Amino acid sequence: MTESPKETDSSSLMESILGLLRVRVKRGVNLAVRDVRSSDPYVVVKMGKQKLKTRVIKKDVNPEWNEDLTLSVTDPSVPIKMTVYDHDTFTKDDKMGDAEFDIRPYIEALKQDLDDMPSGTTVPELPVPDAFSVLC
Ligand SMILES: [Ca+2]
Repeated sequence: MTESPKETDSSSLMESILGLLRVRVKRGVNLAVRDVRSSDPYVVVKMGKQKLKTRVIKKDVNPEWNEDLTLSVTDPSVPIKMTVYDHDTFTKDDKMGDAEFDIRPYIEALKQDLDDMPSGTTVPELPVPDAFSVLC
């Protein structure tokens, strides 16, 4: 008796992964104050259904996260959304700013330069809007 393998959501997702994208969240500069004098910022990176977070940095509007978040790229046309929140212990976290960017130009650049690009090469820093001020 033969059984055909079951199509599950996770296996079909695995098959459609084009590659892994590592987003380095470096730091924020002059972020919005959401508490009395400061904020406790962290960054949420979303792409489609994936959602990743950096750690919270307490009482600092110029935080340095230097964290790498790895996303699985299944569809290059899905933009990456980044949102900075102020962590609050007793109330809902306040939003401090957000940004959205398209990864297609970077994927195209990688494809074109793939032949003469040594491994470990990183693409240029992404142009994140000034209002957001998180460099990645
Ligand atoms: Ca807070």
